[in-house]
Amino acid sequence: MKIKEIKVIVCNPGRNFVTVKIITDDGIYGIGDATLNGREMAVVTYLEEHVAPCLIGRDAQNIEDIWQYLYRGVYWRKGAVNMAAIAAIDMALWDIKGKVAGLPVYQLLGGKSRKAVTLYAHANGENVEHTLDEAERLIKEGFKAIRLQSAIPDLAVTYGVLGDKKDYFELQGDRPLPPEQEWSTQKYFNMIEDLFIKARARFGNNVELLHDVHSRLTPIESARLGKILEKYNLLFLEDASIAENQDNYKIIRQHTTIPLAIGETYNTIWDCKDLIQNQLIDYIRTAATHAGGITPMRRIADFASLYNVKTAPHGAPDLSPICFSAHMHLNIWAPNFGIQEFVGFGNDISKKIFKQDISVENGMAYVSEKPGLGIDFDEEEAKKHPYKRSYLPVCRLEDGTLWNW
Ligand code: KDG
Ligand code: MG
Repeated sequence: MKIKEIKVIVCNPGRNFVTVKIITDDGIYGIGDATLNGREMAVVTYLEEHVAPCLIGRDAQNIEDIWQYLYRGVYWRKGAVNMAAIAAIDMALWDIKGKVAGLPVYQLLGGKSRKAVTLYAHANGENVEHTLDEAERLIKEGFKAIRLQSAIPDLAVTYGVLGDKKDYFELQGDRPLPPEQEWSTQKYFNMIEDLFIKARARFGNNVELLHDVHSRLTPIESARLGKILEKYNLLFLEDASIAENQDNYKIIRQHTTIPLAIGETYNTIWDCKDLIQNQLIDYIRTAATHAGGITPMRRIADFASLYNVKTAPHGAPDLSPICFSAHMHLNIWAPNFGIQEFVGFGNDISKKIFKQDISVENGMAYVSEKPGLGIDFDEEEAKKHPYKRSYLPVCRLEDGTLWNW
Protein backbone atom coordinates (compact mmCIF):
# COMPACT_ATOMS: atom_id res chain seq x y z
CA MET A 1 0.00 0.00 0.00
CA LYS A 2 1.91 3.02 -1.28
CA ILE A 3 1.50 6.69 -0.38
CA LYS A 4 0.19 8.34 -3.55
CA GLU A 5 -0.57 11.91 -2.48
CA ILE A 6 -0.21 14.18 0.56
CA LYS A 7 -2.44 17.23 0.82
CA VAL A 8 -1.94 20.02 3.34
CA ILE A 9 -5.03 22.12 3.94
CA VAL A 10 -5.26 25.23 6.13
CA CYS A 11 -8.70 26.42 7.17
CA ASN A 12 -10.07 28.97 9.58
CA PRO A 13 -13.48 28.15 11.08
CA GLY A 14 -12.91 30.96 13.63
CA ARG A 15 -9.27 29.96 14.13
CA ASN A 16 -6.56 28.36 11.98
CA PHE A 17 -6.16 24.62 11.64
CA VAL A 18 -3.60 22.77 9.50
CA THR A 19 -4.77 19.36 8.30
CA VAL A 20 -2.80 16.69 6.48
CA LYS A 21 -4.51 14.13 4.26
CA ILE A 22 -2.52 11.09 3.08
CA ILE A 23 -4.03 9.19 0.16
CA THR A 24 -2.79 5.69 -0.72
CA ASP A 25 -2.69 4.01 -4.12
CA ASP A 26 -5.67 1.83 -3.21
CA GLY A 27 -7.80 4.83 -2.33
CA ILE A 28 -7.70 4.64 1.49
CA TYR A 29 -6.90 7.96 3.16
CA GLY A 30 -6.00 9.13 6.63
CA ILE A 31 -5.97 12.57 8.28
CA GLY A 32 -3.76 14.28 10.87
CA ASP A 33 -3.49 17.62 12.72
CA ALA A 34 -0.40 19.83 12.20
CA THR A 35 -1.66 23.07 13.80
CA LEU A 36 1.01 25.21 15.47
CA ASN A 37 -0.79 28.24 16.86
CA GLY A 38 0.62 31.48 15.44
CA ARG A 39 3.21 29.68 13.25
CA GLU A 40 0.86 27.64 11.06
CA MET A 41 2.36 28.45 7.66
CA ALA A 42 5.85 27.37 8.71
CA VAL A 43 4.51 23.85 9.20
CA VAL A 44 2.59 23.98 5.91
CA THR A 45 5.75 24.89 3.97
CA TYR A 46 7.80 22.32 5.85
CA LEU A 47 5.29 19.60 5.01
CA GLU A 48 4.79 20.57 1.37
CA GLU A 49 8.37 21.38 0.48
CA HIS A 50 10.39 19.03 2.68
CA VAL A 51 8.27 16.13 3.96
CA ALA A 52 5.71 15.16 1.32
CA PRO A 53 8.19 14.63 -1.55
CA CYS A 54 10.17 12.10 0.55
CA LEU A 55 7.09 10.03 1.41
CA ILE A 56 5.48 9.54 -1.98
CA GLY A 57 5.81 5.87 -2.97
CA ARG A 58 6.63 4.64 0.56
CA ASP A 59 4.61 1.87 2.21
CA ALA A 60 1.90 3.59 4.29
CA GLN A 61 1.81 0.62 6.67
CA ASN A 62 5.31 1.20 8.06
CA ILE A 63 4.36 3.88 10.60
CA GLU A 64 7.39 3.36 12.82
CA ASP A 65 9.90 3.45 9.99
CA ILE A 66 8.34 6.61 8.53
CA TRP A 67 8.41 8.22 11.98
CA GLN A 68 12.10 7.36 12.41
CA TYR A 69 12.82 8.52 8.85
CA LEU A 70 11.32 11.94 9.59
CA TYR A 71 12.92 12.24 13.07
CA ARG A 72 16.29 10.48 13.03
CA GLY A 73 16.68 10.87 9.30
CA VAL A 74 16.49 14.65 9.40
CA TYR A 75 19.67 15.33 11.38
CA TRP A 76 18.18 18.49 12.99
CA ARG A 77 15.60 16.55 15.03
CA LYS A 78 13.05 17.98 17.50
CA GLY A 79 11.61 21.50 17.18
CA ALA A 80 7.99 22.64 17.17
CA VAL A 81 7.64 22.95 13.37
CA ASN A 82 9.33 19.63 12.60
CA MET A 83 7.41 17.71 15.27
CA ALA A 84 3.99 19.14 14.33
CA ALA A 85 4.63 18.01 10.76
CA ILE A 86 5.73 14.51 11.87
CA ALA A 87 2.71 14.37 14.19
CA ALA A 88 0.22 14.94 11.40
CA ILE A 89 1.84 12.32 9.17
CA ASP A 90 1.87 9.84 12.06
CA MET A 91 -1.80 10.41 12.96
CA ALA A 92 -2.83 10.04 9.32
CA LEU A 93 -0.92 6.76 9.05
CA TRP A 94 -2.58 5.38 12.22
CA ASP A 95 -5.92 6.42 10.73
CA ILE A 96 -5.07 4.47 7.57
CA LYS A 97 -3.88 1.43 9.54
CA GLY A 98 -7.14 1.35 11.49
CA LYS A 99 -9.18 1.60 8.30
CA VAL A 100 -7.17 -1.24 6.72
CA ALA A 101 -7.65 -3.41 9.81
CA GLY A 102 -11.31 -2.43 10.13
CA LEU A 103 -10.62 -1.45 13.77
CA PRO A 104 -10.64 1.76 15.80
CA VAL A 105 -7.07 2.88 16.61
CA TYR A 106 -7.41 2.11 20.34
CA GLN A 107 -7.78 -1.59 19.45
CA LEU A 108 -4.43 -1.46 17.69
CA LEU A 109 -2.86 0.07 20.82
CA GLY A 110 -4.10 -2.76 23.04
CA GLY A 111 -7.81 -2.19 23.61
CA LYS A 112 -9.76 -0.38 26.32
CA SER A 113 -8.55 0.15 29.88
CA ARG A 114 -11.75 1.98 30.84
CA LYS A 115 -15.28 2.55 29.60
CA ALA A 116 -14.93 6.32 29.02
CA VAL A 117 -12.55 9.26 29.30
CA THR A 118 -12.91 11.73 32.20
CA LEU A 119 -12.78 15.34 31.04
CA TYR A 120 -12.01 18.61 32.72
CA ALA A 121 -13.88 21.67 31.56
CA HIS A 122 -12.91 25.36 31.78
CA ALA A 123 -14.59 27.92 34.04
CA ASN A 124 -13.33 31.41 33.15
CA GLY A 125 -14.61 34.53 34.82
CA GLU A 126 -14.23 38.28 35.04
CA ASN A 127 -13.93 37.89 38.81
CA VAL A 128 -14.05 35.13 41.43
CA GLU A 129 -17.86 35.05 41.69
CA HIS A 130 -18.28 34.95 37.92
CA THR A 131 -15.75 32.09 37.63
CA LEU A 132 -17.61 30.12 40.28
CA ASP A 133 -20.97 30.76 38.56
CA GLU A 134 -19.41 29.33 35.39
CA ALA A 135 -18.10 26.34 37.36
CA GLU A 136 -21.57 25.74 38.80
CA ARG A 137 -23.06 25.73 35.31
CA LEU A 138 -20.49 23.10 34.23
CA ILE A 139 -21.07 20.99 37.35
CA LYS A 140 -24.81 21.02 36.56
CA GLU A 141 -23.95 19.82 33.04
CA GLY A 142 -22.27 16.83 34.69
CA PHE A 143 -18.56 17.74 34.66
CA LYS A 144 -16.67 16.25 37.59
CA ALA A 145 -13.47 18.26 37.11
CA ILE A 146 -13.20 21.99 36.44
CA ARG A 147 -10.26 24.27 35.69
CA LEU A 148 -10.74 27.61 37.44
CA GLN A 149 -9.25 30.79 35.90
CA SER A 150 -10.31 34.21 37.16
CA ALA A 151 -9.37 37.67 35.94
CA ILE A 152 -6.78 39.38 38.13
CA PRO A 153 -8.03 42.72 39.49
CA ASP A 154 -6.12 45.74 38.12
CA LEU A 155 -4.62 43.82 35.18
CA ALA A 156 -6.18 44.55 31.78
CA VAL A 157 -6.18 40.90 30.61
CA THR A 158 -5.55 37.58 32.33
CA TYR A 159 -4.62 34.30 30.62
CA GLY A 160 -7.66 32.07 30.06
CA VAL A 161 -10.07 34.92 30.71
CA LEU A 162 -11.08 37.23 27.93
CA GLY A 163 -11.43 40.89 28.83
CA ASP A 164 -14.04 41.45 26.17
CA LYS A 165 -16.06 38.42 27.36
CA LYS A 166 -15.76 36.67 24.00
CA ASP A 167 -16.23 32.96 23.73
CA TYR A 168 -12.97 31.08 24.36
CA PHE A 169 -13.19 29.57 20.88
CA GLU A 170 -12.80 33.02 19.38
CA LEU A 171 -9.56 33.47 21.30
CA GLN A 172 -7.56 33.70 18.08
CA GLY A 173 -9.89 36.31 16.61
CA ASP A 174 -8.35 39.06 14.55
CA ARG A 175 -4.69 39.38 15.57
CA PRO A 176 -2.53 40.16 12.53
CA LEU A 177 0.21 41.14 15.02
CA PRO A 178 0.81 39.78 18.55
CA PRO A 179 -1.06 41.78 21.21
CA GLU A 180 0.94 42.63 24.34
CA GLN A 181 -0.33 41.81 27.81
CA GLU A 182 0.90 42.66 31.31
CA TRP A 183 1.69 40.40 34.24
CA SER A 184 2.05 41.12 37.96
CA THR A 185 2.92 38.25 40.29
CA GLN A 186 1.88 40.32 43.31
CA LYS A 187 -1.58 41.08 41.91
CA TYR A 188 -2.02 37.40 41.07
CA PHE A 189 -1.12 36.33 44.61
CA ASN A 190 -3.57 38.91 45.97
CA MET A 191 -6.42 37.10 44.17
CA ILE A 192 -5.64 33.41 43.78
CA GLU A 193 -6.29 31.94 47.22
CA ASP A 194 -9.69 33.59 47.43
CA LEU A 195 -10.75 31.73 44.27
CA PHE A 196 -10.07 28.35 45.83
CA ILE A 197 -11.36 29.22 49.33
CA LYS A 198 -14.67 30.23 47.80
CA ALA A 199 -14.74 27.30 45.36
CA ARG A 200 -14.38 24.73 48.16
CA ALA A 201 -16.87 26.60 50.33
CA ARG A 202 -19.41 26.55 47.49
CA PHE A 203 -18.85 23.11 45.93
CA GLY A 204 -17.40 21.04 48.78
CA ASN A 205 -14.86 18.32 48.05
CA ASN A 206 -16.79 16.27 45.51
CA VAL A 207 -15.58 18.13 42.46
CA GLU A 208 -12.02 18.06 41.15
CA LEU A 209 -10.47 21.51 40.76
CA LEU A 210 -7.52 22.45 38.54
CA HIS A 211 -5.64 25.63 37.71
CA ASP A 212 -3.23 26.74 34.96
CA VAL A 213 -0.53 29.24 35.99
CA HIS A 214 0.60 29.35 32.35
CA SER A 215 4.29 29.58 33.30
CA ARG A 216 4.05 33.03 34.87
CA LEU A 217 5.93 32.18 38.10
CA THR A 218 9.54 31.45 38.98
CA PRO A 219 10.20 28.07 40.67
CA ILE A 220 10.32 29.54 44.18
CA GLU A 221 7.13 31.53 43.56
CA SER A 222 5.52 28.31 42.34
CA ALA A 223 6.62 26.60 45.54
CA ARG A 224 4.95 29.40 47.52
CA LEU A 225 1.77 29.05 45.47
CA GLY A 226 1.78 25.28 45.94
CA LYS A 227 1.98 25.68 49.71
CA ILE A 228 -0.90 28.18 49.67
CA LEU A 229 -3.18 26.03 47.47
CA GLU A 230 -2.27 22.63 48.93
CA LYS A 231 -5.18 22.64 51.36
CA TYR A 232 -7.77 23.10 48.60
CA ASN A 233 -7.12 19.64 47.13
CA LEU A 234 -6.38 20.50 43.51
CA LEU A 235 -6.22 17.61 41.04
CA PHE A 236 -3.23 19.46 39.64
CA LEU A 237 -1.50 22.79 39.30
CA GLU A 238 -0.51 23.24 35.67
CA ASP A 239 2.56 24.95 34.20
CA ALA A 240 3.53 26.64 37.46
CA SER A 241 6.98 27.42 36.03
CA ILE A 242 8.88 26.86 32.82
CA ALA A 243 10.93 23.64 32.95
CA GLU A 244 13.43 24.11 30.14
CA ASN A 245 15.76 23.44 33.04
CA GLN A 246 13.98 20.36 34.36
CA ASP A 247 15.72 20.81 37.74
CA ASN A 248 13.44 23.83 38.32
CA TYR A 249 10.77 21.41 39.45
CA LYS A 250 13.01 20.05 42.21
CA ILE A 251 12.65 23.42 43.92
CA ILE A 252 8.84 23.27 43.71
CA ARG A 253 8.72 19.63 44.78
CA GLN A 254 10.92 20.23 47.82
CA HIS A 255 8.34 22.63 49.26
CA THR A 256 4.89 21.35 48.38
CA THR A 257 2.80 18.21 47.90
CA ILE A 258 0.45 19.88 45.41
CA PRO A 259 0.21 17.64 42.30
CA LEU A 260 2.05 19.18 39.36
CA ALA A 261 1.32 19.00 35.62
CA ILE A 262 3.31 20.20 32.63
CA GLY A 263 4.05 19.38 28.99
CA GLU A 264 1.67 21.01 26.51
CA THR A 265 4.54 22.71 24.62
CA TYR A 266 6.83 19.68 24.66
CA ASN A 267 7.98 18.18 21.38
CA THR A 268 9.70 14.98 22.51
CA ILE A 269 10.09 12.59 25.41
CA TRP A 270 13.46 14.28 26.11
CA ASP A 271 11.68 17.47 27.21
CA CYS A 272 10.10 15.58 30.12
CA LYS A 273 12.50 12.69 30.72
CA ASP A 274 14.06 14.07 33.94
CA LEU A 275 10.73 15.42 35.21
CA ILE A 276 9.21 11.94 34.89
CA GLN A 277 12.19 9.86 35.93
CA ASN A 278 12.78 11.94 39.07
CA GLN A 279 9.05 11.97 39.86
CA LEU A 280 8.99 15.76 39.85
CA ILE A 281 5.55 15.86 38.21
CA ASP A 282 2.32 13.91 38.54
CA TYR A 283 0.73 14.52 35.13
CA ILE A 284 2.35 14.76 31.71
CA ARG A 285 0.34 16.99 29.36
CA THR A 286 1.96 16.37 25.96
CA ALA A 287 -0.31 16.67 22.91
CA ALA A 288 -0.25 14.33 19.91
CA THR A 289 0.01 17.33 17.56
CA HIS A 290 3.02 18.93 19.23
CA ALA A 291 4.88 15.86 20.48
CA GLY A 292 5.15 14.01 17.16
CA GLY A 293 1.91 12.01 16.96
CA ILE A 294 0.42 8.84 18.41
CA THR A 295 3.64 6.80 18.15
CA PRO A 296 5.69 8.92 20.63
CA MET A 297 2.64 9.69 22.82
CA ARG A 298 2.34 5.95 23.41
CA ARG A 299 6.03 5.80 24.30
CA ILE A 300 5.74 8.74 26.72
CA ALA A 301 2.70 7.13 28.40
CA ASP A 302 4.53 3.84 28.89
CA PHE A 303 7.64 5.59 30.22
CA ALA A 304 5.53 7.73 32.58
CA SER A 305 3.72 4.65 33.90
CA LEU A 306 7.02 3.39 35.37
CA TYR A 307 7.20 6.49 37.59
CA ASN A 308 3.56 6.89 38.70
CA VAL A 309 3.01 9.77 36.32
CA LYS A 310 -0.39 9.92 34.63
CA THR A 311 -1.25 11.36 31.24
CA ALA A 312 -3.43 14.47 30.92
CA PRO A 313 -3.32 15.51 27.25
CA HIS A 314 -3.59 19.13 26.24
CA GLY A 315 -7.04 19.95 24.84
CA ALA A 316 -7.01 23.66 24.01
CA PRO A 317 -9.03 25.07 21.08
CA ASP A 318 -5.89 25.45 18.95
CA LEU A 319 -5.58 21.67 18.65
CA SER A 320 -7.91 20.51 15.90
CA PRO A 321 -10.65 17.94 16.56
CA ILE A 322 -8.40 15.40 14.79
CA CYS A 323 -5.92 15.74 17.66
CA PHE A 324 -8.74 15.31 20.16
CA SER A 325 -9.77 12.09 18.40
CA ALA A 326 -6.18 10.84 18.51
CA HIS A 327 -6.11 11.60 22.24
CA MET A 328 -9.36 9.69 22.75
CA HIS A 329 -7.78 6.49 21.41
CA LEU A 330 -4.66 6.99 23.56
CA ASN A 331 -6.74 7.87 26.63
CA ILE A 332 -9.08 4.91 26.44
CA TRP A 333 -6.05 2.59 26.13
CA ALA A 334 -3.36 4.06 28.44
CA PRO A 335 -3.40 2.23 31.78
CA ASN A 336 -1.98 5.38 33.38
CA PHE A 337 -4.41 7.85 31.80
CA GLY A 338 -5.41 10.62 34.21
CA ILE A 339 -7.71 13.22 32.66
CA GLN A 340 -8.36 14.96 29.32
CA GLU A 341 -8.74 18.73 28.94
CA PHE A 342 -11.96 19.58 27.06
CA VAL A 343 -13.28 22.86 25.62
CA GLY A 344 -16.02 21.47 23.37
CA PHE A 345 -15.83 20.64 19.68
CA GLY A 346 -15.70 24.17 18.27
CA ASN A 347 -18.31 26.29 16.54
CA ASP A 348 -20.88 25.12 13.96
CA ILE A 349 -18.53 25.74 11.03
CA SER A 350 -15.84 23.68 12.71
CA LYS A 351 -18.31 20.85 13.28
CA LYS A 352 -19.19 20.89 9.57
CA ILE A 353 -15.52 20.60 8.61
CA PHE A 354 -14.47 18.01 11.20
CA LYS A 355 -17.10 15.29 11.40
CA GLN A 356 -16.91 12.83 14.27
CA ASP A 357 -19.15 10.93 16.64
CA ILE A 358 -17.52 11.20 20.09
CA SER A 359 -20.30 11.56 22.64
CA VAL A 360 -19.96 13.46 25.91
CA GLU A 361 -22.20 12.58 28.83
CA ASN A 362 -21.82 13.62 32.45
CA GLY A 363 -18.31 14.90 31.93
CA MET A 364 -17.14 11.67 30.26
CA ALA A 365 -16.25 11.22 26.57
CA TYR A 366 -16.97 7.98 24.68
CA VAL A 367 -14.51 6.99 21.96
CA SER A 368 -15.58 6.44 18.34
CA GLU A 369 -15.95 2.79 17.39
CA LYS A 370 -15.38 3.50 13.69
CA PRO A 371 -12.27 2.11 11.98
CA GLY A 372 -9.24 4.40 12.19
CA LEU A 373 -9.42 7.64 14.16
CA GLY A 374 -13.17 7.87 13.58
CA ILE A 375 -13.09 11.46 12.32
CA ASP A 376 -13.48 12.84 8.79
CA PHE A 377 -12.51 16.13 7.16
CA ASP A 378 -14.67 17.98 4.61
CA GLU A 379 -12.18 19.60 2.23
CA GLU A 380 -14.80 21.55 0.26
CA GLU A 381 -16.26 23.07 3.42
CA ALA A 382 -12.73 23.85 4.68
CA LYS A 383 -11.89 25.75 1.48
CA LYS A 384 -14.72 28.20 2.20
CA HIS A 385 -12.86 29.37 5.33
CA PRO A 386 -9.29 30.33 4.36
CA TYR A 387 -6.27 31.01 6.59
CA LYS A 388 -5.96 34.35 8.41
CA ARG A 389 -2.70 35.35 10.03
CA SER A 390 -3.14 35.50 13.79
CA TYR A 391 -0.76 35.42 16.75
CA LEU A 392 -0.77 34.44 20.39
CA PRO A 393 -0.17 37.36 22.76
CA VAL A 394 3.22 38.40 24.14
CA CYS A 395 3.58 39.12 27.87
CA ARG A 396 5.53 41.81 29.72
CA LEU A 397 6.05 42.64 33.38
CA GLU A 398 4.70 46.02 34.49
CA ASP A 399 8.12 47.63 33.95
CA GLY A 400 8.17 46.42 30.34
CA THR A 401 10.43 43.39 30.74
CA LEU A 402 9.48 40.57 28.39
CA TRP A 403 8.00 37.62 30.30
CA ASN A 404 6.39 34.21 29.63
CA TRP A 405 2.91 34.41 28.15
O1 KDG B 1 -1.79 27.99 21.92
C1 KDG B 1 -1.68 28.16 23.29
C2 KDG B 1 -2.76 27.37 24.02
O2 KDG B 1 -2.77 26.05 23.59
C3 KDG B 1 -2.59 27.39 25.53
O3 KDG B 1 -2.56 28.71 25.95
C4 KDG B 1 -3.73 26.64 26.21
O4 KDG B 1 -2.51 26.53 28.25
C5 KDG B 1 -3.42 26.13 27.56
C6 KDG B 1 -4.25 25.05 28.10
O5 KDG B 1 -3.91 24.52 29.15
O6 KDG B 1 -5.25 24.71 27.48
MG1 MG C 1 -2.01 25.11 29.77
